[in-house]
Amino acid sequence: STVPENLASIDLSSYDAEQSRLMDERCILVDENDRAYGAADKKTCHLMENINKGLLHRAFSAFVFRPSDGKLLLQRRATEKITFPDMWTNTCCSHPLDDFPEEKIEEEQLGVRVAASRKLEHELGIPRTQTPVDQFLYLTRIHYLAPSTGKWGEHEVDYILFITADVDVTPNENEIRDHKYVDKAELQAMFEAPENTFTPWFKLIARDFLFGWWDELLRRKDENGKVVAKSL
Ligand code: DMA
Ligand code: MN
Repeated sequence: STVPENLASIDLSSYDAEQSRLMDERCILVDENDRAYGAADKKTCHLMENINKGLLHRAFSAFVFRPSDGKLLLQRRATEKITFPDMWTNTCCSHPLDDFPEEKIEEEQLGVRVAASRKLEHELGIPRTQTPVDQFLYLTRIHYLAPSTGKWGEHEVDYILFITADVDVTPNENEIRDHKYVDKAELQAMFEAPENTFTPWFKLIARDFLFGWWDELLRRKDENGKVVAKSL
């Protein structure tokens, strides 16, 4: 693949300054088989006009579960977010970046694991030592496209990662406006409450995979009765 010509751009001056700055991060461009062939900034990658030309990038969706009771940590995206603001979603999503060589390593999905640990710290203030890279369980990757509001959207190959970890959360309020732990019934009740909105990828993952994998996770317990995604 090659980068499409005449990609669209947009003026970000009406958006939050910090979120605008983060639009300069460089995402990894991939083809439909997740073969990396280049890089483009986050702004370019998330404009529907470019997505409609086939632009596709690599991403991850991380799900943090509490070992003591197997509850899932959710976040609600900040109002400042340029894409999908104010929506409830899984613990943390983002992109492995072309800016960091270690986030481009494909063996054992190392690059996305490193990116997940980095962004759990950036968005939720979780110390990286609490989410060791080798503790993420890689489940699958999904290719999906979803428009957001305005000119924005997502088109990604998204790696789904689970981790069970006791974490200390110190929210970055420019990234998240709320967070909470839920069990399966509590999440189901949230989905059914009309006042809640959810990101499209979280709804998709919940519909197709999450509850089955969560059941499997709850069956995996160590000798102390704690839920473990990945044993050492
Ligand atoms: C992008 O998430 C990744 C997925 C899987 C949708 P995001 O918008 O939360 O990433 P970032 O905050 O880094 O822009
Ligand atoms: Mn993206």
